[in-house]
Amino acid sequence: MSVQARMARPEPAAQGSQFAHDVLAGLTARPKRLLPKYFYDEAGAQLFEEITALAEYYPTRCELAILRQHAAEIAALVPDGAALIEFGSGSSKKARILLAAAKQAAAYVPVDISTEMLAKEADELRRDHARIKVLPLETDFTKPFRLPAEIAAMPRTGFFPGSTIGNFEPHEACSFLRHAGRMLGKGAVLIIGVDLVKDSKVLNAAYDDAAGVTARFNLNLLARINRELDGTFDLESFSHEAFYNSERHRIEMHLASKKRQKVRVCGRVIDFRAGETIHTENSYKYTLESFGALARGSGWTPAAVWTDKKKYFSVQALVSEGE
Ligand code: AVI
Repeated sequence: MSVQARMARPEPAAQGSQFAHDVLAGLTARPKRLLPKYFYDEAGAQLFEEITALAEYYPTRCELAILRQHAAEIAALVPDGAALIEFGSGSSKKARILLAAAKQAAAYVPVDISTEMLAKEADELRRDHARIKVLPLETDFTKPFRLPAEIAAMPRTGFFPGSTIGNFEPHEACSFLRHAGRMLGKGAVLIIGVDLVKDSKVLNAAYDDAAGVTARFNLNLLARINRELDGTFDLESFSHEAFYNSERHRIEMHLASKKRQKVRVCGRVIDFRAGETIHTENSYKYTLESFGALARGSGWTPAAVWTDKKKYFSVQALVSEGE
């Protein structure tokens, strides 16, 4: 391949990676599936930002309103000299609301897999909150990890907004809550955003918006496989499907093959039947009772709940029972 051709079509770097392994395992499974954590490459993260601004996508707006309205009350749960640890910090927009109200916090540890976002946000936060030690941690927060040594002697408060917990299967949510409890310590508070069960029309519209942004977000997963794993997906021959499964209390997102076709990924041929889908995401919705039961079964005691007026979304404070 000439230098020019190589530049025009970057060498797929991710072959042999965890991404390649997970994609091939998912596309050869029955039913076919892909892990939602792979939505968030640069293009996917940008599309998710667009989703959060959509009229139909209520979670971000509701959660921001709850955090702003109850900032003082929520911040009062943060002990003096505490480190605030945010799981999946992204743009840290929500943490900024808490940090502005929790003047007693001594450190902020944003944990995320995106290095670029972490570095950029950390610089800005240091400028805006000179009193706080900002200690970004680049890691996959869904797996156990070590906290920075600088906060070893500080009390800890966890922050997990966005209802990302809803993208975990219930057993994964339980193990995440357990490892968060072990890491934060007995008596620590976790402030968590949890999306609530509601009218299925509202839910369906939030995940299948009129402008088609969520469809592009879903299809970007195939575009990412094309870019990074030498994939040959024709995006035009797959369609976005999202619906509320009321028996399992979850939104399901799928990509449906419009026809019988073959696709190559990392040199492997994957067959699709017409109408066959790849299950790309679940977004579980909880009632206050069902989330309380999950928390209690995972080593946490529910201590406070704040919701918006329509009770679409909740921010909850849980206290760790310790091991
Ligand atoms: C990140 N997560 C909480 C979003 C959700 O609502 O489940 C991801 C998303 N998928 C489609 N729209 C938004």
